[in-house]
Amino acid sequence: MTKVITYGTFDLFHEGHYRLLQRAKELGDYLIVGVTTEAYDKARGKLNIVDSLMTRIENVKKTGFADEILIEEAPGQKFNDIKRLHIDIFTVGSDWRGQFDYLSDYCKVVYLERTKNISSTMLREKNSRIQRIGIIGTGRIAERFIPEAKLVSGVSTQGVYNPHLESAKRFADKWEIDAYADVESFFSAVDIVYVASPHETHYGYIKQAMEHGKHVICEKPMALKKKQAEELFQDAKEHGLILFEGIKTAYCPGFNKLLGIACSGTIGSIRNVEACFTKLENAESRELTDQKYGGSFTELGSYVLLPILKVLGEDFEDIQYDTIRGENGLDVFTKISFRYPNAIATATCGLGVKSEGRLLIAGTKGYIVAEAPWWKTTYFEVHYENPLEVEKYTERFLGDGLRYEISDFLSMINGNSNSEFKLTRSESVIMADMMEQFLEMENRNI
Ligand code: C2G
Repeated sequence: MTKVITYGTFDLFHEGHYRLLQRAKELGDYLIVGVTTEAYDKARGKLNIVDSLMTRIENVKKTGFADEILIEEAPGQKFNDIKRLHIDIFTVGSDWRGQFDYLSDYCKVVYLERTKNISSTMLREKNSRIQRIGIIGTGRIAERFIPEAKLVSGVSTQGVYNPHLESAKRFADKWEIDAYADVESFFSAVDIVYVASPHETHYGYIKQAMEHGKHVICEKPMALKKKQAEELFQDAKEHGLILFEGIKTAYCPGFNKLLGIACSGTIGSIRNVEACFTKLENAESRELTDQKYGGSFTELGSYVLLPILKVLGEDFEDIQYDTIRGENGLDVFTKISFRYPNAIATATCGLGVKSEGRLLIAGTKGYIVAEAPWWKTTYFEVHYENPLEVEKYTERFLGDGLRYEISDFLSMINGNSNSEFKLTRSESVIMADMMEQFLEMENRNI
């Protein structure tokens, strides 16, 4: 008798799960299905699980493919189950390809092809809660988005659009999703859109996506002009759609914990914020060669402006920009100084100058400091006059951190506005305005 085992969360049970179990059963005579506990999913960083363990087990049971169901509670359990239950074949979807090869010392490992399109099926009707994401753009950030989206229950990456079919295909083949070079068929195949194309194309794609009735999550900077940002938010309102700027720091749990402490009076009234983010880029990179839209401020400005606007608000009295340019004239190091009625702040970003990269928030009773990479906050300290009095805080930041913003975007789509405060529309508009002022000052004709 050939014994097969597979594992999964099986949340919002859909066609992909059904087909996986069906083919797993066909691999042998006896199928064991491991269903993950909430605690284990939490530990491995999955977000947004909707169904209870009982419901998920019930849904697996209903397929009739499982001869036995067990509960997966901890890392390392797969190895033990395989030994203990004398398993011949371990199988899982191809979205995990390569990641369970270590089990091949103990049994055969089979990756079954992931179901690309979970919409073309009857199960889709029952699961309208699953949002099919379409990605616009095939660059580095789009690559990082897919594994993160996989860890948010309730979304499924469906396809990618690039006007150059070859690029779309290359990307789609790698991630086992559909490729589109025709924008109309792309929009009709997806429910929500992630815009990860070059900065200057964001406005046009967001506009188009919303005209097609799609909610949009867009990479930062969402817009490079104040009017465009305002218009896009107005369009979203009129169409009843969510438009969401993806500045991942704004949604990361550690950063929100830090803001909570900064704004709770623990360090008194805040008088100074300094935020610095530098990243040395290759001179040939798009960031350092794109004469119109490249440079340190368009690239990293959103991160360093964020804590200042969050902590000190939008009513600054004055802003000064100061910048150092590289040989080709693009800004490689930029400092923005803010003057508020009772506070000052500086945002510093660099692509050609390396600095310490910290976030410092100083108040009348103490200060908070988070070292680089504070934009993926995992640790920060609160200091007071007495240097021995230091409070230390830690928080998890898993993977590339995009899962947090995807999860908040999804809950906003589902009508929960609890995370809207993390990055408000008017904060996004101010950032677009500052990008515009900066590019104007640099005499770039955008
Ligand atoms: N799956 C699929 N096609 C989809 C979605 C999922 O074939 N469109 C497969 C997955 O590859 C997995 C199974 O369905 O084999 C269950 O998927 P999930 O519930 O998302 O569980 P997952 O997080 O993949 O857990 O220990 C758990 C395992 O590592 C897999």
